[in-house]
Parts: sequence; structure tokens; C-alpha cells
Amino acid sequence: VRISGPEAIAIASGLFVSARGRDLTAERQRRVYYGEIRDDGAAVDEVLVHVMRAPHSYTREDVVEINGHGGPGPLNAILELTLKRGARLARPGEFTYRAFMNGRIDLVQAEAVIDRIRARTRASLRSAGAAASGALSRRIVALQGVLAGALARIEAAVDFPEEDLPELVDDGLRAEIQDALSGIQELLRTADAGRMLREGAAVAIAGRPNVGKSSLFNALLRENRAIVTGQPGTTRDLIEETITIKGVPVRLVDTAGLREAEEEAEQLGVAAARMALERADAVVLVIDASVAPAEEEKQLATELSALETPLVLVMNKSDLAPTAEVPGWDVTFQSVCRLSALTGQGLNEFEQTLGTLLLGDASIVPDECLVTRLHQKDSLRRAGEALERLLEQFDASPEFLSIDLREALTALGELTGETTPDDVLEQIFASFCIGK
Ligand SMILES: Nc1nc2c(ncn2[C@@H]2O[C@H](COP(=O)(O)OP(=O)(O)OP(=O)(O)O)[C@@H](O)[C@H]2O)c(=O)[nH]1
Ligand SMILES: [Mg+2]
Repeated sequence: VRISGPEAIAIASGLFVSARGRDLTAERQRRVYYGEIRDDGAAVDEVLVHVMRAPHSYTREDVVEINGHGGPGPLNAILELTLKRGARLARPGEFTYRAFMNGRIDLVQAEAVIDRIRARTRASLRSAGAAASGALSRRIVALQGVLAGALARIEAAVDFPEEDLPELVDDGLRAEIQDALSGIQELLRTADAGRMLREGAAVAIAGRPNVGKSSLFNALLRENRAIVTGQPGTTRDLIEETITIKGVPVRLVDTAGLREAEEEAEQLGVAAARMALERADAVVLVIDASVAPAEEEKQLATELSALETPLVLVMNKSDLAPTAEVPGWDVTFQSVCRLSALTGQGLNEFEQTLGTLLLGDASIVPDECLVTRLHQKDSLRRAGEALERLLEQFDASPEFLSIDLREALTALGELTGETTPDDVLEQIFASFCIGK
């Protein structure tokens, strides 16, 4: 149970009895106390109580953390006792919100806290760790420093046009702003990969019955998760499992073979498959390379390519037909892979292909700065556009330049939280879990 705020220590000391008769309110920066939580003299739990005085705490306020044996019974009892003594339940993310409001961390770091908690792969954990430690924040602050300096010079040129100042708005300044723009563009290039790493991607496996979708699903999982038989129409439900490709958590979805089904269960499976295909971030169309492509498959390929989701063609069962030709359909596939789900041949290459499809060519280095959120990308994009406008009209009057420069600075400030509108802040912290 974590309590934060000016009353935290007083509230905790009302429930706690130290084994050695110590007083929680004693003037110490940080200390751990051993004893019991008592309710009207009756012991509720044996606990360690951590007292961290402002500003030496997560929120920079007085913080007390009560560590009991756990379990819902004692936990709820302790929680209720703190509420009875004047505490209130924290809103989602409120501790981190206070850490942010009290200046201990900026918005980028606050968001990295939640990314850390939710990280599903080592790569996403490392990326969140880099952001939490301030790597991205430092890049932003450096850019802000350059632009603030530029703004000062431009405004001096506006305010004192008569004075005999050295040339303020010169090629040197232009180069500095150009550098800042390049820095912003460099960060923007990491945005799609960064978001993939944080959110993961859904990849749906589609195709006619019996082409080997479930076999491919199992081969990628390295586990016999879905039932495989030689009979068309085996899979009816959606089957989902998560694998890691190039550090990205990928939710694989195996679907029912697409055909005009007769039985109701299969019909429902086909309908569910179509929904999954529409929601996926990438679709893998599997065909059986050992038989001539069916007319329905061509139609299916055409339909899938209309979804505007990246589409990969897998020519499965290549162990039976290693030299089968790619069907001459008028459909654009992002990639075509020959493989055998049965022997595993071509599977690694296929995984590589999927990785490239999801992340682009950028090989992500998770320890470096990655932009992982849509609103961050949007702010950077606006900052970049403002600087582009500025550079285009660099020789115009300095008044105009300062407008664009201010806009760029405001947009950058939205990343770190300085200029973020309240409703956006609210939204961000509302997505946190309670107690963080
Ligand atoms: N030779 C060979 N057989 C394969 C390969 N992949 C799958 N099969 C066989 O093809 C048959 C169908 O495989 P499934 O994985 O059940 O096919 P599916 O596309 O999931 O079928 P439905 O669920 O009915 O839509 C099974 O007998 C598999 O053993 C392969 O690469 N080579
Ligand atoms: Mg199947």
C-alpha cells in the first residue's frame, strides 16, 4: 500500500506499531521500520514500512509504503484503515502524474514508466528503459536549446533593427536550424518501429482450406498449438498466440480456411476469419504450391490486396513442389516466400521477411532513442514542418521567422510535457494502471 502526500506519514503512523517502539514521524529522510499494522489493537499484518520524506521519493512528496505479507484479506484491511484515517484512493497513474507535476521526471519519462510495466519483449523493455533514463528527453532538450538560442537572435534582430548589431540572421543560424530539423527527422524515422516495439503487431494467416495455415502457425510457434489434419475445414475458431520477431511482440492469428462453408460452425469460423483479416497489421496468404492455384484463390488475393494491409504470399508445401511458379495474378504482394511448414525449410527467411515488413528496413537499436507514441510522432512532425517553412522563407523578415520558431518550440514542449494541453495529459495518465 503506497501513500503519498503531506499527510502520508501521519496517516501511516496511526496504524503502525513498531516492534522496537520507534516513531515513524521521527525526522529522517528515509527509513524502513519493522512492526505490525493494528486495527483497534488487533494485529492485521506483520509489515515493513518504508518512509521516504519529500523530496526523496518517487512523487517528491512524503511517501510511505507498507509491505505486508500480501493476499487480498490483509491488503484490503490495510487499505481501508488508511482510507479511514483520511487518505483517498489514487487515480490511475496518479503517483507518476505527481512525479511529473513535481518535476522529478518529464512526460517522456512518465510514459516510459508505463511502457516498462507493459513491455512484452526484452527489446521493448530496453527501449522503455532508455526512454525512462532520459535518453529521448535529452535529445529533445538539446533541440529546444538550439531553437531557443535561434529565437533569441531573431528577436534581437526584430527589436533592435536600427542598432549596429552584427549580422544576426545569417548562414550560421540557417545551418543550426537545418541541423535541428535533421535531428527531428532522424527521431521521426524511428517512430513506426518504436510504436511496433511498444504495441506489437497482429499478423493473420489466411487462405483456402487445407493449404497448411495451421501447420505454418504451429511451425512459427514451435509448438503444436492448432489441430492439423488432412481434411479441409479443420480450423474453425480463431487461434491466437504471441511470438517475438526482431524484438516485436507479434500476435499470430490462425483462421478458418476461406470457402463457402456448409456447416454453421464453419460458416461462423469463416466470418470470424474475415474480421480478423480486417483488423490485422499484416496478412499472410497461404497457398498450396503443389497444386494449381484455384480461381477462388485469385479472388481471395484480390480481395485481400484491397484491404491496404501489407500482404505476403506464402507458397507452402514447397517440399512437394520446389519449383512451382508464382501465380500470375494481377495482385501486388509485399513479398513472396516459398516454404514448407512440414520440414521447416524457408521458415527463417519467412520470419525475416515478416520482421522487415513490420519494422521497415530500420534495424532498431532499442537502447537508442525511439519515438514510441503517436502523439510524440505528431508533435515532432509539426515541429519539423514549422522549421521547414522557416527555412523556405529564411530571407524574409525576421518577424515571420520567429512565428515558425515559436511553433516548433511549442510542439517540442508537448513531448516533454511543458506545453502539453491538460486534456492530453489527462488521457495519457488515465491509461496507466492504479497504483503506478
Ligand atoms: N507435404 C506437406 N504437407 C503439408 C505442409 N503443410 C501442411 N501440410 C499438410 O496439409 C494438411 C493440411 O494442413 P493444415 O495445417 O491443417 O491446413 P489448414 O490450412 O490449417 O486447413 P484448414 O484448417 O482446414 O483451413 C495436413 O495434412 C498437413 O500435414 C507442407 O509444407 N508440406
Ligand atoms: Mg487450420
